[in-house]
Amino acid sequence: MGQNLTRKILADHLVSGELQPGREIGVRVDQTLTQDATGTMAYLQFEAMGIPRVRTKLSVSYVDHNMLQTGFENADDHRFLQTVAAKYGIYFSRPGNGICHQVHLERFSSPGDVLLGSDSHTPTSGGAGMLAIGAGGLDVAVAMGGGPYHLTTPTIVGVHLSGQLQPWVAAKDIIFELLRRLTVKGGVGKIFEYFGEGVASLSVPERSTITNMGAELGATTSVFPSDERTREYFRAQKREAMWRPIGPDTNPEYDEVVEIDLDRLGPMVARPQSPDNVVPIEEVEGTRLAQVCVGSCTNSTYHDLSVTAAVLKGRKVHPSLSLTVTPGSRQVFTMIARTGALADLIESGARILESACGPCIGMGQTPASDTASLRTFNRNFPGRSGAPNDQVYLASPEVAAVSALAGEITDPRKSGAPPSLATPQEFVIDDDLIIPPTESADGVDVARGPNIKHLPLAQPLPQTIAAPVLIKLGDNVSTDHILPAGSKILPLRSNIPAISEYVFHYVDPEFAAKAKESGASIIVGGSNYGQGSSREHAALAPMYLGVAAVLAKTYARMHHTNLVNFGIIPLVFADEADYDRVNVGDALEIPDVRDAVRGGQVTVRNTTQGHEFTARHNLSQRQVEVLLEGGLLNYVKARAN
Ligand code: MIC
Ligand code: SF4
Repeated sequence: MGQNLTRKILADHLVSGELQPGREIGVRVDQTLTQDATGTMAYLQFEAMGIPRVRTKLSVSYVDHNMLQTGFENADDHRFLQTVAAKYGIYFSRPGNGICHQVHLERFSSPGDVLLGSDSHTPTSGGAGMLAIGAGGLDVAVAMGGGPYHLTTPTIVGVHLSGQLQPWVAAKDIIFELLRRLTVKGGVGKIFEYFGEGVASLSVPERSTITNMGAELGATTSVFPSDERTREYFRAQKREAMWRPIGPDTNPEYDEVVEIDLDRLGPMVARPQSPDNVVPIEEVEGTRLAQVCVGSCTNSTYHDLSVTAAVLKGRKVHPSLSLTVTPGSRQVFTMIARTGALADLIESGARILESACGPCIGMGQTPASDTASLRTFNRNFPGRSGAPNDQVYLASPEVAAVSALAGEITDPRKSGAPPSLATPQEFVIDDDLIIPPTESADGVDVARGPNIKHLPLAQPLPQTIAAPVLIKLGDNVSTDHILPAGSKILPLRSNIPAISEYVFHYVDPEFAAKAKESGASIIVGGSNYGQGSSREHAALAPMYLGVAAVLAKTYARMHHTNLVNFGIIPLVFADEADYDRVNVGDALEIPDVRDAVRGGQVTVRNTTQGHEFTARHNLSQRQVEVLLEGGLLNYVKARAN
């Protein structure tokens, strides 16, 4: 049997370890990306490493998350990022240029290369044949310094696409189908590689919707081959010279295969409050809506906005709801302005937002109390929209557009034939908002406004951990639960003392105060603990509050690594029944943890309840060393000296 594409790229970039599922490998990173909400920390960490210029082929710093300037904080961060980029040899995509993933796909994606980004939706560029992986900011900082990225060798799932999408059925429905079948933890430890005759029917932007939302499966990443459709896209982006064909051998071998017959898919919707709560649209048809939002890195391409505009053309948004439209990039924005689609949207009553994450991350447009919002985004975790009891449904732009006219969730197949839209032969190319790196760092001063605070460092693992359990959580707790986003909290991303006050804000508002009072503390989680975003703040802020260990059933990939990177030991219940025996307030003791951790398991004494149990960890030898030395930054610095 032949090799699959993922193994080819991994083998080509392997610097340590063996490609055996479950084993740790190190891979060389060609490109990095950061966005502002995770980027400030990543660059503070890069600065702390003392390396004069980035050592990647290409590194880009985007500003797209913290775009509302209701105080000086976000603007301070933007200036810091721009000057840091100039100093260290990084491209800087200015605010207004678009969402990092959309712009990266358009202007920088490179088939067969490895991209590491400090954002969980970095896999978007997998739509153009890249192996694009999301990670915490510190991992990205290490990669910018020329270090490898360490990950557990994933199992490779081949997703075999046959047939062709039916009218009104969208790329979004393909990833919904996978989420419906596999759930938000079904992809942990896996890479999804798309193959088969159905692939050619999908354009690169459609493929990128699928690889983007593969993040919601918990997958390491998702990838499509780079074929003639990819070449078409690169040509239209006037980057054909950057294109190269790369794909699996004929008859490729996969660890698992999933079959999807595109002919059989219908429009689907993810109900509140999880992206895997997927149902056929028939089950939610008629749900009254107070808001519809089109945008986010999942669905804000030229195609997505043109479909929306074509459906709305000459008609008005339903009076009971508010429709927002966010172009994913300045390229998309310019294109819809030139074709007239923008005028159709404005005339329909849509509220046009700037090219940014916006409502997807709760930066404005929080829905009204007790109302439902339908969004083309990728996540509907509780509270993410900014309202504590929000009712956010996820769907394709096609469903969003017809529903915006009807005022309720509506099956687009009842609207006659879908608009027929041509794939652009040429996109508008204007990279003037991307500032290339300066030739030298001479004379560049990094602008540090008062919002940029010092980076707290982790401590080496103590000999004994003795601490109370401060919180006990269920399954699939996301980083939005651990450290929420939203317009109030996001501006504090460069200020760990301030943002740490919001740890578990909507779960237990007293958490931060209790943690500070008890000195050291322990978190107990269920399975897939820490799913969702890459934000290392969900480890960094708990570390700052004194959290010494997390005990959970299983972890999401990025959060697991982030905990290690910041010196918090991620333990796993050896016997899941012990989860039920631990309560909030119990005093736990983990004796001789420094020695025990080398052996792969520790003993946990519950001194409140008078029993003890075993906990394991899934750490590589390297990660054990990282913990013993007090986090990745200390570890890297020690070796650089
Ligand atoms: C998200 O979609 O949750 C974010 C905001 O883009 C995060 C990054 C962050 O928290 O800054 C992500 O997906 O990694
Ligand atoms: Fe931005 Fe939303 Fe995409 Fe995250 S998921 S990068 S917040 S648009």
